[in-house]
Amino acid sequence: MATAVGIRLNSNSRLLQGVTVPLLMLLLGVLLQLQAVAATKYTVYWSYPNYENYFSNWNRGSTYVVGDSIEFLYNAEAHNVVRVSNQQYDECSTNAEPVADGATVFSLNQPGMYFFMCTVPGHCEAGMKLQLRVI
Ligand SMILES: [Cu+2]
Repeated sequence: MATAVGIRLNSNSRLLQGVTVPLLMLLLGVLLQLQAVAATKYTVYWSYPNYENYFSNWNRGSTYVVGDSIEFLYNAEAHNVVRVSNQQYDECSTNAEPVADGATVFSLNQPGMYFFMCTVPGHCEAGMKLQLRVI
């Protein structure tokens, strides 16, 4: 495909020059789409929220795709993060071992729902929880 474009660019034919611009536009469109599906690393500043829906609102409008990752940045002396089940997320209760290294990355390597919470007492209830859908 790239070779065909090169030939057309080098041609002096008016007809082919007329074809070149739409072709370049098409190529540009393809490249932009490729960029859109490339893996993205999202960063969430994980802290005690000002209001209960803070992290739901943070998440609004984001589309996560398989291959993306999410990094939680936080004060490890005050918070932690752990991936939990839907029920644990709803109940803000888990016996899963949280990570508290201050910069925790989760790979979103499968489609489906992902649920995260901070296990410090009261934090999840205050809204320190995040759910996201990976397609
Ligand atoms: Cu916390």
